[in-house]
Amino acid sequence: MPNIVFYTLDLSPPCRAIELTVKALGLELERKTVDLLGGDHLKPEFLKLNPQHTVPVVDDEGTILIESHAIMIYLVRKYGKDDTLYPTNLIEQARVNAMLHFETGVLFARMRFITEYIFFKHHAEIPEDRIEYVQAAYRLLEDSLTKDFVAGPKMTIADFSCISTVSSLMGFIPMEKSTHPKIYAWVGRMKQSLPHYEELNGNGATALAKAIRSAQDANRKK
Ligand SMILES: N[C@@H](CCC(=O)N[C@@H](CS)C(=O)NCC(=O)O)C(=O)O
Repeated sequence: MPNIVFYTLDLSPPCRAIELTVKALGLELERKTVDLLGGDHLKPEFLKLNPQHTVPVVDDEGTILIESHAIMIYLVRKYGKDDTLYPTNLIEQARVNAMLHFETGVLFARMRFITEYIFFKHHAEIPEDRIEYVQAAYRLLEDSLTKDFVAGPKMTIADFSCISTVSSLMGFIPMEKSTHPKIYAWVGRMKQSLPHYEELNGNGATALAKAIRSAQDANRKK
């Protein structure tokens, strides 16, 4: 078993996407918690690992890797027994890549504005237009879900990436079930397919929503 050190925080969706990938690959990790709210990521020792001061970071026996999507691809390529989670077929891979970029550029970007706004800029209320941006992202995902999983008929790392952020967002920006049946069905399918779903992703998503609500309450009193 390789010695993989994982710099992580359970509140962080991209870290949970790594957890889902690692479990699917049957790997083990040595976890080191990076307390983002306490500023651990801005300390010189962490900046040496990742000048962009983000989690997740992986140290695979001396090779330092940053950025969840890059890390997931690396882990599947290096340790996967087959290519199901990240297909080598060009067309299938392009479909997975499209949804990985959708997660980064749309889902996560729209969530990150809100988490920064509440946690680091200390606002109490989420601006209405930012809520609408998230709801528009829900619509894009709903309309993209034409198969059982986000990039086609099989579960891939694109599902791990997207569910880590969508499940987090759903905890604080409600998603109407009647108008998003495909997303609810997909989330249900993911939970059913992944016996460790709650432990690896669901609990962290719930904790993030709770932390946002607590920060909003604290910011209201300021
Ligand atoms: N696209 C990156 C996003 C990483 C990211 O922004 N992580 C957040 C936590 S969810 C972070 O570390 N923020 C601290 C900062 O940006 O200073 C990935 O998928 O790894």
